[in-house]
Amino acid sequence: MFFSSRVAIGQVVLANLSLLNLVGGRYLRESDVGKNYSFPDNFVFGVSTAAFQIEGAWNEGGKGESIWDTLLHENVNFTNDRSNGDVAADSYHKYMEDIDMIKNLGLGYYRTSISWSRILPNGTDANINKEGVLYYRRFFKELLKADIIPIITLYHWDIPTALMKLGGWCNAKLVDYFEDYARVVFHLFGDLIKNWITMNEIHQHCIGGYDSNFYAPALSSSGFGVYLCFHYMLLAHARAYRLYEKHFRQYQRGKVGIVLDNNWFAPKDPKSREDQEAAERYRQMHVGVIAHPIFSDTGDYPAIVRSIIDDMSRKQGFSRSRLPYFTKEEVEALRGSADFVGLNHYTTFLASASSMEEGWQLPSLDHDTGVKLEKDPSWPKSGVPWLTVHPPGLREIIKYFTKNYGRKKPIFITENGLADNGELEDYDRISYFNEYLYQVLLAIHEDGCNVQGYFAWSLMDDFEWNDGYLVKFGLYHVDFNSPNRTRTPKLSTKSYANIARTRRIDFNYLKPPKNHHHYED
Ligand code: PNW
Repeated sequence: MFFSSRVAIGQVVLANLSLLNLVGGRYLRESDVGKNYSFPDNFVFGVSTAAFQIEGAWNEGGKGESIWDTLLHENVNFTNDRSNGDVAADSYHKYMEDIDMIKNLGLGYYRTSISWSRILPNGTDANINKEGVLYYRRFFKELLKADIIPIITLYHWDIPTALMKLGGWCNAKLVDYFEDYARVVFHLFGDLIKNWITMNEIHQHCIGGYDSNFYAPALSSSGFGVYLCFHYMLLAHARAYRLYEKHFRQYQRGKVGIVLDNNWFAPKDPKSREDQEAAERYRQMHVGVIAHPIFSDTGDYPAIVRSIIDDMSRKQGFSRSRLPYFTKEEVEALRGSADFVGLNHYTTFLASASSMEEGWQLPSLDHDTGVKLEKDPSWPKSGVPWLTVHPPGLREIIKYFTKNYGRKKPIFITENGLADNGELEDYDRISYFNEYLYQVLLAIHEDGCNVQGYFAWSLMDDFEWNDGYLVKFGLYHVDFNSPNRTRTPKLSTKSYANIARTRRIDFNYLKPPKNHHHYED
């Protein structure tokens, strides 16, 4: 079964000669063509979503408000299309359709999240919302009935507004309140759910919501709040993990992991020593800062992160570092606090050193890092500026993670996908999945990395945070103008289903017609 299955590396199928004549993907090295690697038997395929991005029903069934509800109601211009998540894809009412869609893809795994304020409307366990609990129990039971294993995230960016009023993740007390939430959830759903994810993308959430202001809670506490957010979210994660370990694991027999956002950062000039150092500094300040405390042998923040922020704080006249310190006990609680790691990966950036850029705040995570990020103009573009297509980056981040943190903990790619214009004949998405999944095959078969699963983002078009409904990541189209929120399969559903079914990538399955225009053409 998922996550508990043993490691199986090296199911190499010998070159199938007929394939040699066929053109491979654009990023295949010539020597790879015809290798016809397959995904190992224990490798799982799934799709991902998150509660706030699809559920809607923001004030139904006793749900309390989350920061995204509050922020979007108070600032109607926050999103590019002046939209909010009040209805979203209406999955709260239409979850049976969602389950059918996953079934039609032939997938056995679904990653989604629980809305904290649907279970605890005020954030604390003094008031448990029975209707919310019954809703998720019904939904999880239906998934299991359909032979779909749910992987459930406790926190995908929607903190209850009541707790935000106390400072959200800047408040150390939130570690206790998250533990209480986790206790309620493990207790009430642990018979049905065996695979838990504590946090989705601490790094991205804290940058967008605390260092900057493009995500809720839009604090713009650059260089300060962002590090408190990292720190207390990390500690809250460890608390939930240790709680499960101590009180639930023995009889519930589940696994608890965490999802990190890990794009790839390559040196702008691969030959330049300075650019190589800049790329590595960026990785440590943005990947290592979250991964090292949990997955390294030694624990704690990476030494380079500690010294960069301590030194910069001192230079700026602070008598204490803007990055808080863990106690010895906290280092130990965090060290090893995950049974698996989920990597969300979308794109690659080019890194070079810079001490200041236009738009950087002082102090800020950007300024502390001292690295400028750019895109290679030759990489295909997408429906969002930050996402350009460079499949080898996925293999690089898997290798990097393995090199730094070992291969003991299985890696799952918990999000990967392309934003486009929303067309039903989504050949660019088909090719994105083919190319990125091929890099996963190379990481498994040629690098010996312990990757055990892949989840496409996303099952359907959804509320894409500050981009509202304008940005389309779905395998299924959702008609947000219709009260029914009608779902329609895009062509990529066929090709992704084919990969999951055959456990191979066939680059000739559903090739684009001659007149196909790529996104940027
Ligand atoms: C992820 N970046 O966020 C989130 O987990 C999802 O909720 C979201 O919908 C999805 O990606 C697609 O946007 C990210 O700028 C947002 O590199 C931005 C970045 C990475 C991850």
